[in-house]
Amino acid sequence: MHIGIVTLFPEMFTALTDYGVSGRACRSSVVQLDFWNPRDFTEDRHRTVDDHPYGGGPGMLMKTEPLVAAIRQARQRLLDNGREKKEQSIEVRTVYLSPQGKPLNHTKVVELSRLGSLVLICGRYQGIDARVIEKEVDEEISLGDFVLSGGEIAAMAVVDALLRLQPGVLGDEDCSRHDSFTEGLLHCPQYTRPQEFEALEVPPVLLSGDHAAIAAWSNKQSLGNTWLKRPDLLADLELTDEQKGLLNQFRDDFQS
Ligand code: 9WO
Repeated sequence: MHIGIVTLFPEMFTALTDYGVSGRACRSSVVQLDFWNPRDFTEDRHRTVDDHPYGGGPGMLMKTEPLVAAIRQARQRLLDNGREKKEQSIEVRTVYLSPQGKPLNHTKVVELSRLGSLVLICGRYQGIDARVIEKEVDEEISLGDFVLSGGEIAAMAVVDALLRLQPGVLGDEDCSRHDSFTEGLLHCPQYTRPQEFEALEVPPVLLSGDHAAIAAWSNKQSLGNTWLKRPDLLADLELTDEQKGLLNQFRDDFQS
């Protein structure tokens, strides 16, 4: 994957590029990140990147011309790169991270992870001119109903989620297929040593070595957890007869 990131604060992305699984993916050829700073596209002596909103009021917006120049350069680099690799059709999706966007979920992460190239726009201040959204942005994405001081942390979250789905990023190729949400369900409870922690025991089935019993228990707990904590997710699923049976068992256990 090749991702262009438009940001006034590229240094923030060391949190993504220098640590852990995402750091390793960035050092390998699984993903290439390019940073485009609107400040580098200013033409005035003060390198101004903010501007006043029409209509007045407190606060500032991102200055339009340097922002748009950075976005277009980001997109051009991805197109040039795709042509170099003689890719047939190059789609560069441009995403703006904002609380006004459509809420992100696993399905959308899978969709984005399959794109070869992506431009992420990180807003600052009170945001960007509506016409820039209209002309330059394909979709607006939100991580949830809250406001940050800029789009960078949201963009890092998106890139991190995309990286995990690229082949070879997680040591065990199958790992991301077992994540929460791959089946539309929450994870089952997980346990490590010690076997007894502050008078709480690890569920005995997990010590039994009976793989079929462990799988049934895990599925039942996943279904039950989802029913308890995120019933909205269950409503979107077609459960198999086996899953319905396990969930009914969980409900019966829960009632007693
Ligand atoms: C700032 C502000 C200050 C005074 C009055 C109103 C205000 N609104 C904003 C604002 O919404 N700033 C945003 C900061 C502009 C776009 C980039 N920023 C951002 C992105 N904050 N939160 C996100 C975000 C992105 C994705 N998911 C959740 C939050």
